[in-house]
Amino acid sequence: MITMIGVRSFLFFLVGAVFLSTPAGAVFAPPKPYGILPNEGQLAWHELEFYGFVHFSINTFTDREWGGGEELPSRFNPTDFSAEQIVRTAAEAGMKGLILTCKHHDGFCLWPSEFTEHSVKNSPYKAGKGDIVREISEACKKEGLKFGVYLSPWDRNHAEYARPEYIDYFRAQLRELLTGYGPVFEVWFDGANGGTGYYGGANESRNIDRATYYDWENTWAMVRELQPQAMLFTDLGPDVRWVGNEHGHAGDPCWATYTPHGLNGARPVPGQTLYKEGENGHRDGMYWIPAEVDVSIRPGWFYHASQDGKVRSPRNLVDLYYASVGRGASFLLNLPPDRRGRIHENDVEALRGFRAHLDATFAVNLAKAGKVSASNTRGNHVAYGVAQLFDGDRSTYWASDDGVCTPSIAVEFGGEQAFNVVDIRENLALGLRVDRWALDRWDNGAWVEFATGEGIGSRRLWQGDLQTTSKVRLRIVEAAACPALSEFGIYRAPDWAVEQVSVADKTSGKSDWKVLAVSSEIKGGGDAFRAIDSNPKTVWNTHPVTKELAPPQEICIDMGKKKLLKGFTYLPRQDHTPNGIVDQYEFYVSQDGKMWGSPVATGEFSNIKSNPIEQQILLDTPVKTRYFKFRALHVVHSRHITVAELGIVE
Ligand code: FUL
Repeated sequence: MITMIGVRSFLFFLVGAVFLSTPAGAVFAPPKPYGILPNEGQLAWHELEFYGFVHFSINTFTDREWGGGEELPSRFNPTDFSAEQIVRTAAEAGMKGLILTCKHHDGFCLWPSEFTEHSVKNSPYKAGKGDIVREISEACKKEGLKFGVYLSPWDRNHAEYARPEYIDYFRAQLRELLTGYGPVFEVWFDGANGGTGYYGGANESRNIDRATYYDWENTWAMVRELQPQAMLFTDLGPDVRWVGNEHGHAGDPCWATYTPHGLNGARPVPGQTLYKEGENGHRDGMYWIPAEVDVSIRPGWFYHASQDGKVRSPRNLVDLYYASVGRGASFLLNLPPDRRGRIHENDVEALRGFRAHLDATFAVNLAKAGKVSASNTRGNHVAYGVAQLFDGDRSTYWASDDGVCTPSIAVEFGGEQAFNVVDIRENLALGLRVDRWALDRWDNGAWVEFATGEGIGSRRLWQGDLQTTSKVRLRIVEAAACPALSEFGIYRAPDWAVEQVSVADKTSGKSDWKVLAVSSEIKGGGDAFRAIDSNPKTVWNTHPVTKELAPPQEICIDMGKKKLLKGFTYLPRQDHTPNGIVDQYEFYVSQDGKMWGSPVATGEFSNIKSNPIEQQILLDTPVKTRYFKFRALHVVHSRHITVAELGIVE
């Protein structure tokens, strides 16, 4: 599955061909590579570090996260689309590429595909003559960004989905994208697959055998043939793996090596791995499949005006950067264009703050100006000396002699210096060599440890309390082979202005609310009030074991007085546990709390398993009522249902 084509010759070129001689004439071979190594494409991909996702489709106009496939193409109608504005925003934020949702789960194509009518060609955009894929890919070229393609395997529009014919259709579309729009740096295959959909009017649930249906090997081979440099992304690689969450962080450590494991011991296939293992990867895993951290700048992946006030702050974005790039993964940040077809002003502002902070942080490498020494240098040769740590060249490195696995380097500032960020990089072409490291500062005549960590890899950023000292030491505590470090940096991140936290009394408006009835809950627990206690940490939990108490389950609320209800909200549990999270619901209102009639809303909470954020459902027509009922029809995992909080939209 994992192709290592060209690895050998490439590595020979990088490390094997150069033998360096000491001044005395002895020859010093470079260190032998350790363990599993990245291929040429992966080495280039590691340098990108930060790039963007663009989720744009009919969902932008229907206010949904997952379209059902039944939407008419006429709904796609950006009023002021600007590929330049989108791409420039990304470039100014420091992104090196953009991956566009050319087709999301609803099957709508942002390019005029020859193989379906469900595309921009039947939309009002440019009177059906537009091609969003072309515009974005060309704007990327102009701005010097790489262009990537997201093509959802799950297609809720296509009549043949789940049948063999669909695979031909999927590949034909992929071929269009890989042959018509220039070089592609990454192809993103989403793991979300199968279930209910429109499917050409059938309106049914279609499940697929994930192990065999997509025949990934042949699709990947097609990508290799058409765009050999493109990285293939799925939750298990083969080139780049999903980090296993949509919260914006890699595990600590996050090894680039990884052994995919299937669910319940099954053969691992995309969409069915043990997601949790993606966070850390595996030390000495079987393959080089580094992690990519995908996360949105807003709660949802698509634009929703209701989330204009919920854009991540610059500070939060910087935290995500440290938790992804700073752990050797890549940071794939989603910027959803709004209904105009532009990145909203709030998002642009947040990105500016984020970029300004990082630029200020990494402007001056304090270590470079210091006096740097090493406890050991390979062959005492200048080619492996500490100067290589500061030349900005990833292919040169400081290394120790074979067998010297715990060397250290020290930096003397020549006076007291304050810093709060340290940046370390391994030479990836020589493998993941370092297991553990520590940082010491010189304090009253002795070394004092202030940080430790596991793994270095592509890049390791330590960020913490301000350290003020005249000397710093990086100690390699454990390594599988003599370390080979490419770069080393010490920086001072600017302080953040203290954020003004509003202390205004945030009454939730639920003080008059009561639970009228519940269909079930843990016996004796009586905890249904937790669904309306305004505390996102407490959860109403129905009985997890007894079969009769599995979904459907319902909870009826008396709000104390009549309100004009525009919609309702459901907050799933926030403790990173999928058990009992509702993904299909019905919502009722009543004038007397007894007669409920038919539901005023029914549907799915899309993508709630991977992204368990508050769900907001708007009713077709606002209704005046004192009572409402939330009925859970289905959960993503386990048999019971859980509710962290229910609320209303007035
Ligand atoms: C998920 C999808 O279901 C979401 O809608 C989004 O596209 C995200 C990046 O991947 O699996």
